[in-house]
Amino acid sequence: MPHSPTSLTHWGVFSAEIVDGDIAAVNPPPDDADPSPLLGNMPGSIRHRARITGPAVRRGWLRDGPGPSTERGADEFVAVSWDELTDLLATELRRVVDTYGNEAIYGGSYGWSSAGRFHHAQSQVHRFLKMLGGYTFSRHSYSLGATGAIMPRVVGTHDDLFKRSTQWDVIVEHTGLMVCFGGMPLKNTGINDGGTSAHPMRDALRRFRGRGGRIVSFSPLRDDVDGDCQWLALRPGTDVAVMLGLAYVLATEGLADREFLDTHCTGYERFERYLLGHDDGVAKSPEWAAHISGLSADTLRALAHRMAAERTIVTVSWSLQRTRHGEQAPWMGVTLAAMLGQIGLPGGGFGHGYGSMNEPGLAPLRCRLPSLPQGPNPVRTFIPVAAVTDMLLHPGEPFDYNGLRLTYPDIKCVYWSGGNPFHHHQNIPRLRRALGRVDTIVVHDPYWTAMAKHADIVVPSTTSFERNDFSGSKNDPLLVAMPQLAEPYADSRDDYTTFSALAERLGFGEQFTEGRTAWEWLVHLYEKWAAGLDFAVPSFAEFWAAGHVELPTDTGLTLFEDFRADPQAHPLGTPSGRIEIFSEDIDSFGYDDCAGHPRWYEPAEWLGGERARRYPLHLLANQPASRLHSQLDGGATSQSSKVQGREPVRMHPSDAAARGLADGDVVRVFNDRGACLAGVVIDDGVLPRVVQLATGAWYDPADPADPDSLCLHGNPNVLTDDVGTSSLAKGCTGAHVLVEIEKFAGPVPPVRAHEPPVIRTLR
Ligand SMILES: Nc1nc2c(c(=O)[nH]1)N[C@H]1C(S)=C(S)[C@@H](COP(=O)(O)OP(=O)(O)OC[C@H]3O[C@@H](n4cnc5c(=O)[nH]c(N)nc54)[C@H](O)[C@@H]3O)O[C@H]1N2
Ligand SMILES: Nc1nc2c(c(=O)[nH]1)N[C@H]1C(S)=C(S)[C@@H](COP(=O)(O)OP(=O)(O)OC[C@H]3O[C@@H](n4cnc5c(=O)[nH]c(N)nc54)[C@H](O)[C@@H]3O)O[C@H]1N2
Ligand SMILES: [Mo]
Repeated sequence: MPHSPTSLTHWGVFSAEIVDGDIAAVNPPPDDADPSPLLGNMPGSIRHRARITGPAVRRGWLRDGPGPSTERGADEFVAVSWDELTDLLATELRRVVDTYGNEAIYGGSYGWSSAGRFHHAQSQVHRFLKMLGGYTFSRHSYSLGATGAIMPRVVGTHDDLFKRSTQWDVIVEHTGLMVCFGGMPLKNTGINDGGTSAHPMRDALRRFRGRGGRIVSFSPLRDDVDGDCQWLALRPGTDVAVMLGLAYVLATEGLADREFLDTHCTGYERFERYLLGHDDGVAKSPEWAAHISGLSADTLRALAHRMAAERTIVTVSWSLQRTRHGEQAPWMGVTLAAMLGQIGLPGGGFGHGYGSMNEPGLAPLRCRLPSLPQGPNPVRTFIPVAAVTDMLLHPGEPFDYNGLRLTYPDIKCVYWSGGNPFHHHQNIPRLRRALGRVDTIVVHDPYWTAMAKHADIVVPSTTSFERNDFSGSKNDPLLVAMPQLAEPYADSRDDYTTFSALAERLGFGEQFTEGRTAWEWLVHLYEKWAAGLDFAVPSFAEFWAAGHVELPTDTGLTLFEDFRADPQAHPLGTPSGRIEIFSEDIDSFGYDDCAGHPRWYEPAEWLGGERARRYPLHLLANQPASRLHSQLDGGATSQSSKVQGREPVRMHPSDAAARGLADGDVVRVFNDRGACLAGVVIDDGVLPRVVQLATGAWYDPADPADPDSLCLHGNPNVLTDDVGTSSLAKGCTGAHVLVEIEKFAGPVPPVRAHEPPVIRTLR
């Protein structure tokens, strides 16, 4: 069997065996200590039946022309030639721009696509749309929507929290106690945006424990920390109350570091008034926190004492900010760490996202990576990324965002490449109605995802295995060559080729391509990058032959070390230059859902509220252990996790017994927004009244014509609420939703999510 040279995905370096134009087997490199199980999804992915074989246009769109339609997602497609597709697309983009202006194109196009610096789907589509005259864009991410708005105001940065986080080697050597809100699940650390060459966390935890380090895991799930830890199974959504309870002990027992708070922070006194109950008459005591979280007050008090006595790092997982009022958990996490006074000390302080991604704890590159220049966007209109449905449903309406008063544009054309809104967005029934309102939806994807099935113009992309590229990431020492492993499948094309032809037709071909082939771009991007470095790297030819180049990294980092040592010389990027426990700016916005200091807000979707009477189970819609989001859901690792073909829903034995459910049963998971099927896995490592259903099962409506249809496969986003974190960030809140579960009566229908739609060759 022919062996490919080494290549890269978001989940790691690999080499593949190629047979008949497809991946037959994948091997990790010998020096990856903990390769990702996601490699197992790759065999068979190039010729999978869900691949889009050629350009296609929705029948109703061809028949009636552009316009709102309720047929999207239920209609048939017509196969067209690349020439026809290019003509139709160019004519439609021209029409929209000439009639409504460039603002009427939504090109936010969120999504992870594939690793690769040149063929990066977002870079390609954004470069193209900018040269077309611009588009309405999006800010922030589904990953870190709340963090992206709040943390720059609190610690003056968002990126550096991860990129320059306290490194594993420092934690192993110095930390006594890791207090982890949201646990530290290894399952998530297989992944890094852009790729990763090594997975050191499992080994770091082994060394940490070997030195006597201890872990406290606040999580509704036992397996959010692998191996020995103190598991404190709190009610989901109550972490901020618990942090306040711990802070109360520090404040009232003389354990808070007043000097650090005076010299490095602002606004602690304002916050303390709230903490002690001087503002609202409610002391945020451990007893108060225990009542909300379901934990014991004594446990919290004892933990606070331990935290003050030891070198402690407080970590907050990203999941905690993907909920209503998600701004509060990272803000309160920093506040708690500031009260301990250990921010900037080796192995102490604050961390955000250990166990969320491979990046935190890894050494950052000392240089940037090569990247495709995109140029400026002439259109200034934007939305916070998770407001996409709101935007489509409420054109012309004003909304609050991060101190600004913005207006939703009137979108006529949605242009998507490299992401899957039917994976990432909340309340799919509402999303489907919103998608019905625009004139035209364009989707580039290698696969017939639900988003492609809802498109009017479907553009078949290659996968990263079918083209030459290179990739790397901010916290990884290797830039890795990604040589083409197979010929482009059927009539698919690289997004670059599609955009080049389209730009040519629209009159800016030369500007888009700069006269380069894809291969010439790789050489050019590498050489331009190499020329700007202050150290020498091999020539492009040498790099390509070797398969990678190793780049220098900064080792031994502790987050905010310089700031701690000298806050005058190294101020934070906040208005005060300090940690803002109270933010005058946020306070001045006057939001009723995000005050000037961190505080506890009761969420709508939690077990302590009114809604839990109707929907008594708290569903965690977390990241899947068996794939990256919806990618390669048809692959072996993902498929082997399914139960009767459905996504597994984990639940406590007592909740299963109360509903007469056994392991392996198919159930209906529902609330007033929607319903999906799932397969029961009984697990006493799940807190009672909590259930867990990962994202990423491809949306599979029983009746494609009905936006409210039951999803037969187990996509939790038919259930989640499409409401922003707060007026500050309007971030994604998909992590939590209340549901009820019942046994599914009757014969279990087949899953058709990975079947292509009907495609006619004649009109
Ligand atoms: N309920 C709930 N919802 C969530 C989350 C949650 O925790 N709970 N998590 C959120 C988070 S953190 C994220 S990041 C999002 C992820 O949401 P997405 O990033 O949208 O999900 P992916 O499945 O990675 O979608 C990537 C798509 O790009 C396609 N693709 C791959 N390579 C190429 C290429 O070269 N060209 C083109 N054109 N397409 C390509 C893939 O086939 C796939 O369809 O989901 C969010 N949604
Ligand atoms: N295998 C795999 N890894 C991935 C991804 C993937 O799709 N697959 N996606 C990647 C991406 S894009 C991102 S942004 C990151 C996301 O990283 P995270 O958002 O941190 O990941 P999640 O798995 O959603 O959540 C982590 C854990 O938080 C716990 N949790 C949920 N709610 C609460 C709560 O209210 N309180 C407490 N204490 N714990 C809670 C859940 O039990 C869950 O297992 O993951 C990355 N890693
Ligand atoms: Mo993410």
